[in-house]
Amino acid sequence: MKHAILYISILALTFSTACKSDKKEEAKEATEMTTETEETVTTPKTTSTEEPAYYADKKKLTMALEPKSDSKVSGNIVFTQDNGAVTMVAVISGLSEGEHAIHIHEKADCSSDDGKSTGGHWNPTGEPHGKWGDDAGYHKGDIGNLTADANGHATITKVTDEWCIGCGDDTKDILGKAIIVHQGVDDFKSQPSGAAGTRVSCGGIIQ
Ligand SMILES: [Cu+2]
Repeated sequence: MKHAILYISILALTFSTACKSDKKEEAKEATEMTTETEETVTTPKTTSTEEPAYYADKKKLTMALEPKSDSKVSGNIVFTQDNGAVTMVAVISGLSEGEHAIHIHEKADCSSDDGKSTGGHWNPTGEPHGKWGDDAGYHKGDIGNLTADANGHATITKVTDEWCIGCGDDTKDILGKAIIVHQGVDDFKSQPSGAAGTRVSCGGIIQ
């Protein structure tokens, strides 16, 4: 009888060991599977961060601003595109001292005396008007304000990868739009255009 109990005990021990070793195998397989899954997930990430084709296109566009609404505000703007980023450098004169709003408006049509032929703000993504980069939203044309010195001179530089020059992406392409300088200050709150007042200078973004 004693022998029988011992035998059963050994048998039970053997089974339990075998069982444990099976579990280890299962765990190992599970780990291997997890590793494979992780690899599969990371692969499409690499594909989606590929640069758009236009990133290789270097571009340069120079445009002039003409006085509007009986102002004397004129200027020159140079846009350059390099490695997917657009740099805007604007040099403006004839302003009253202080802050003035500058925006991109919808159409490169400066034919009217008040500059209103350019339409409203360029807002291809349908967001509220605001300060550039604001989480609450902003127009792609919401450049902001510039500051004129006592001589009426102002310069502003902006670099962004949210614009392009002629890439054909409607949410980014500034070609065919207009630059408008306002007499007033953009408050970044009033809808739809920041309550910046009269349009004192206008230029089409065209080649
Ligand atoms: Cu405006």
